[in-house]
Amino acid sequence: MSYRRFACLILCAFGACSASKPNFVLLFADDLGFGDLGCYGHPSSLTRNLDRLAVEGLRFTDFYSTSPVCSPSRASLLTGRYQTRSGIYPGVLYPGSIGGLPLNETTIAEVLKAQGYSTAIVGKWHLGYGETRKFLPTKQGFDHYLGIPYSHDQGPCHNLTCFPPDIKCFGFCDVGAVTVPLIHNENIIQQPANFLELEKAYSNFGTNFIIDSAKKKQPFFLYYPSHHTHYPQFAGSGAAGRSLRGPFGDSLLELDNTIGNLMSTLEQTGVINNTLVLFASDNGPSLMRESHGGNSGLLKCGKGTTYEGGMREPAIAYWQGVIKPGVTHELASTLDILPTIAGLAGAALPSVMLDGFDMMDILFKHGKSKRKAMMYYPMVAEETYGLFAVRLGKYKAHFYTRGAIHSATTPDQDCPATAVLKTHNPPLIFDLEADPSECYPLPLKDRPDIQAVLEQIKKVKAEFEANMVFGQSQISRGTDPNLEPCCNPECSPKPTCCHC
Ligand code: CSN
Ligand code: MG
Repeated sequence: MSYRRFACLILCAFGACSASKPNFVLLFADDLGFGDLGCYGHPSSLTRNLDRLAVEGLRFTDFYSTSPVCSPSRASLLTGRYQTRSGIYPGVLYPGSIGGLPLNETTIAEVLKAQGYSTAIVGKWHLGYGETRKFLPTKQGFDHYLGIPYSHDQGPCHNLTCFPPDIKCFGFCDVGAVTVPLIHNENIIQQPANFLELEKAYSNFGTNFIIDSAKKKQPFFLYYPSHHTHYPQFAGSGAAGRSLRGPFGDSLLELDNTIGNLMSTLEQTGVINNTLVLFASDNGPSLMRESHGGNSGLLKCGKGTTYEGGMREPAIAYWQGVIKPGVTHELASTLDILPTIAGLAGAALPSVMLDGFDMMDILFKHGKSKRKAMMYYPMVAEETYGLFAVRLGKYKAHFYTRGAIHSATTPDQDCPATAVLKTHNPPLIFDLEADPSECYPLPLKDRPDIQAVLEQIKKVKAEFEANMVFGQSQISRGTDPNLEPCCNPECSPKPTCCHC
């Protein structure tokens, strides 16, 4: 049965059969850990709207991003392919990066444009800017863009957010770069961006896009990659000082408030029953920021590492009247979002090597995942080493481990950068269902059952890597300070004159 037909049957079964294509709202948090939401056990986070989506929708316990840092994770989300194929490795893109997500990669937005969708992105892009702004989202299938094209700490953010009397903003970031620009479509409309008004602008942009699309009766795709909860946290008057958790909690509350606004707009415009809402996060918490960094809950380490805390993320799927409430322990990934959305929209899959599987059985039947394995590439992915770890079913084997600067400050000595690259031969193997915290490696001696599991994992790894063709590294193309976004392109001296 085709995806489209299957989706239609499911919709009909729930009394929502219609010829119109479903809308998609994709919510993506930044550096938000597995333990940061109320519905994932955090005692003091205020995430009323996300908690409601989790209770009334499907909450995932075993959902993965493809990288413990941002740009590679986002490349995979939008293309359904591991970042090594598209070249978004090693590490992340910078304001002056020469490279970006190659334009011949097909994004979810492009898949949907071909089906007549209206498409918009509001928030953090982080897949390139480049010469003549050729890597902006408007070149990758998005009709509309409002946002900052990279991380908001990739500029001298102390000037932007930490001016008195706003004591809710914290940070000391990349002081040598241009101040952080706010971009509308392809133009800089504010530099530096005003963080105290930013979220309100984002919320209005997102809700207006929904209202306009609903009025036109045009199916739509809204991608909201939030800057929250990345360091340095900021929050406008609706959230600053209003959480129980300090600046991190305020930032998370502001994200949650925007999600609440988007959900109310879906209801008010009458499209709520025809809209799939998905939520996830790009990578684990930045533990180096201490209480400003987020929390991976019971998972080991965080951002920058291939332990569970680096890549296992909170995730929720919500579709009123269509997805039955519940919790799933099935294996799923950001890679699976493109095939799922394509199927529901009746679109053909891009004719390239994809790494995702459609999640329809999980979403609509509380059924089994088509995904059997998850591959873990490190923050600094390199062809020489390849995969650091592989999860097959409930077992995970680490072939290499390495701590990361982003995971400093916890008592676990495996997490910080002082934990140097270690080769594990034989690999460290864990049962993630019995031991989700990766505390107790399984013994291989006198255990033919575990030895057999390991052999199976090695086979899956070898087959996967035999089919992995590393694309030209876009990040290794380097940076050019002249490419940093500047609202006054001819001014001098840069970067300080880039101020409008
Ligand atoms: S990330 O955070 O963009 O959310 O991954 O803001 O890995 O060198 C990561 N890094 C700046 C960052 C630098 C970031 C890096
Ligand atoms: Mg991030």
